[in-house]
Amino acid sequence: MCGDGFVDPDEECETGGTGSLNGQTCTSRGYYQGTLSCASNCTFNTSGCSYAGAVLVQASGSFSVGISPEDQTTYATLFLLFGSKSSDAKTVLVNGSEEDVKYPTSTSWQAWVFLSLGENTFTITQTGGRASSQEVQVTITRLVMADITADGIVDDYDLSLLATAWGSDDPLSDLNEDGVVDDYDLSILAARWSVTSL
Ligand SMILES: [Ca+2]
Ligand SMILES: [Ca+2]
Repeated sequence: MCGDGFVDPDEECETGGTGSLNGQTCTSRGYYQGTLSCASNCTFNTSGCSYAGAVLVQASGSFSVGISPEDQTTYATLFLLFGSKSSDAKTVLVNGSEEDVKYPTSTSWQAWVFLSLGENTFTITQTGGRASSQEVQVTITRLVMADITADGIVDDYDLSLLATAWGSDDPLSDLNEDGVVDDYDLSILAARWSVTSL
């Protein structure tokens, strides 16, 4: 029963008691950010969820590809692509494959992809439905770890950028991704000294 405080199998969430979102968030529902809530009929209310803040590439209508702004240039090998789709679109393909694509909702999709060093271009296609086939391309650059300047080698230029970013949360200088640029990041850079992708 909706409102009894327990998330039953036919409910997405609960309004009763202290309420429950059943462990879900806007992100897990396929959006970039926002605050998920539970409607009075115990289904999710995603009106507070959005793609605002993401780097969003839009084909047309409701089909879009998003990446988080700090991830356009990254050290990560594994990377999350996400976006919206038409509710009647049958499949979303990443580089021609649906293998790693998941659909948190009927209007969203997500896919974890691997990045090679350098530029990675992904072609995302929405097929089926009234919109027929739509295509969007995104490019994400993976850098050699600690190559903050993106010139292919870890050297004193990178050290000077890290020094400039000291104490900040600059994503490219925060090598261990703990939210602050400090001596941990410096030690990672030192250990990577002279490493090159050239
Ligand atoms: Ca460099
Ligand atoms: Ca850090």
